[in-house]
Amino acid sequence: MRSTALVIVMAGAALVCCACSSSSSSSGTSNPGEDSGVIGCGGDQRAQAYSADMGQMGTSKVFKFELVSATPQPVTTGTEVWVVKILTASGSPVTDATFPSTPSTPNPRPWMPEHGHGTSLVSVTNNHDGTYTFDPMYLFMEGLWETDIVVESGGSTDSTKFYFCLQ
Ligand SMILES: [Cu+2]
Repeated sequence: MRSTALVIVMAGAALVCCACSSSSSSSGTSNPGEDSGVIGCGGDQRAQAYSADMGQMGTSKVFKFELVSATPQPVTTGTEVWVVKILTASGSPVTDATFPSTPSTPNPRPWMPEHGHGTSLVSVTNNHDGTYTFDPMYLFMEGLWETDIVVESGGSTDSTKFYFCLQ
């Protein structure tokens, strides 16, 4: 039984690897073959429902990240423009945030965790009111997209991830 399961896992992994399919299988390594045939990511627990002004605290609880708008909405593939507002924990806009980026670690970074690839570089424009425009957000493929954002301001740093399932 064990070897049969292994073959299924390896077949699933090969499929994801080489065809970059939009399978929602959560990488198959810990979850052998359970849903490797399912297309789409609607059932992925990480996927968030988009609404304007949706917000969340960063992992370090220093800054709040508010997705003021995504145009068009992140429900299908395409090129979006995001406006992201950075706030202190007490709710004041952060107007001098920087988004440290390196060639190996772009920031912001749209990323497909199931496929292990990113997309085109995203430019950040400071609108000087606590909001920052991310353009382009080239989310070209169906599946789960994670967008990693790291912010620095006043010697503090914080980060978050937004997840959207595009179909
Ligand atoms: Cu992909």
